[in-house]
Amino acid sequence: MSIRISRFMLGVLLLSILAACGGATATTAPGGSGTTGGATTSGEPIPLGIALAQTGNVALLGQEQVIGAKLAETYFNSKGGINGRPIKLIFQDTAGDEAGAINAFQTLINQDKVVGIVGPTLSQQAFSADPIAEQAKVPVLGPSNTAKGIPQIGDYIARVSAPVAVVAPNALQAALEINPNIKKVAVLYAQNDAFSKSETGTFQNTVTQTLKLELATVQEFQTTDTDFTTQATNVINVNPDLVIISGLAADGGNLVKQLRELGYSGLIVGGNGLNTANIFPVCQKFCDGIIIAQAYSFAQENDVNKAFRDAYKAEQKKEPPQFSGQAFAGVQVFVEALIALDSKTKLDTLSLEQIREQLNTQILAGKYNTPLGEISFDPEGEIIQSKYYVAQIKMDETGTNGTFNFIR
Ligand code: 1QQ
Repeated sequence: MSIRISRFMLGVLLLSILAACGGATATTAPGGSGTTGGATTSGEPIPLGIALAQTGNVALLGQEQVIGAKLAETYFNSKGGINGRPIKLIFQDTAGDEAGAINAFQTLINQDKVVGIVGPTLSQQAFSADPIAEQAKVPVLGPSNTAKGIPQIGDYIARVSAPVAVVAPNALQAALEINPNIKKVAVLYAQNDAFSKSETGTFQNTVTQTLKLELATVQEFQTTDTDFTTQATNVINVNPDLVIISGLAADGGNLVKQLRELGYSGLIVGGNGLNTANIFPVCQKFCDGIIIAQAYSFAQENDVNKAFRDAYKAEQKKEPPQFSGQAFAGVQVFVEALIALDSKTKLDTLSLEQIREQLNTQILAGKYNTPLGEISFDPEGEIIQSKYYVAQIKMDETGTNGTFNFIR
C-alpha cells in the first residue's frame, strides 16, 4: 500500500512539473490513474491514443468526442481499469485536415507508444492517416468515420461508427412520416469531403431507387464555403418539398441559415456532419426542424449507458449526443479487449508489438455492451449494431438553445 501511494504521488509530482514547464504536448484527462471512485488501480498506466479534432472548424464535431472519451477513461478506471492497471488516454489534436491526422497518428504510434488509437474525426482524415497505423500494425477504432470503405483500409482498421449507408436512410423515412406528400427533392453536398460524398450517394440512391421520388437538383459546395447564395437559389428555383444536406457543421449550418433566409420553408434533412448542438450558434433559430439520423440514443437502456448518461449530464447539463456516445464506446471496446487479452496473457509479459497485434485480434473477437447497445465486428472490422434512431432539432424562442428530439 505504501508503495502504491508513493508511486501515485510521484506521478502527480511529475505531472505538475511537466505542466509547470509547459513541456507536455499530450494531455491526459483528470482521473487517468490512481484512485478514481470505486476501485483502485495501480501499476504502469496503459496508454491509449486519442486522435481527434480539438481545434479548427472540425472541432465543432471533435469537442463532443473528447468529452465522451474522457468520461470513458474516468468510468473504466473507477471500475478497476485493465485488471487493476489504469488506462491512460493520450490526446493528440488532429485539427481538421489530413496532415494534422497523419501527424497525430505518427506521434501516438512512435513517440507515445500507444497500444491503439481511437480516431480520427473525419473519414476524409481516416483515408490518409489509417494506412499509417495499418503499416505499423496498430489497431484503430474509428469513432465517427462513416464513409463507405473505412474498415477495408486494412486489417487493423475497424469502426464503432455505423456507416452512412445504413444510418442515413432512416432520416428520409422520418421525413416522409412528417410529410407523406414529398415528391420533389433537392440535394446538396460538400464535394471536397469523403464522408459527404459517400453520404450523398446513399441519400440520392434512397431518393431515386428506394423511395422513387424526383431528384430535382444536385448542388455542390466546399466545406470551406461561407456564401451559399448560388446553391440555395438553384434549390429554391426547383421548388422542392425536401432538401437534403451532406456537409460538415459550419458549412452545413450556414447553408441551412441561407436557405431559410432566401425563403425555403419545407423540410430539411441534415447528414451526420450537422449532428451536433454546436451548429446552434451557426444557424440559430433556422436550425429548428432539421431532421438527422442517429446511431445513438441517450434513452438506450443498459447499465453502461445509464452511467455514461448520468456522468455526461452532471458535467454538461444536457443529454449526451451521438459523437460523445460513440467516442465512449470506442474507448470501452479497447478497455474490454485489453482486459480479455490480459486475462489470457499478462500484458507485462508481452512486447508492445505483441500487445498491438493480439489486441487487434481480440477487438474483432469480442462482443461489447456499450452506450450504443450491444455491438461486435465483422471480420473486416465493420461494426455490427442493431438500433438506429432519428432526431429533429427544436430551437427555443430566442434561437440560442435547442434540443435533439427523438422522433423515431
Ligand atoms: C465522417 C463523418 C463526420 C460527420 C464525422 C464527424 O461521419 O467523416 O465520416
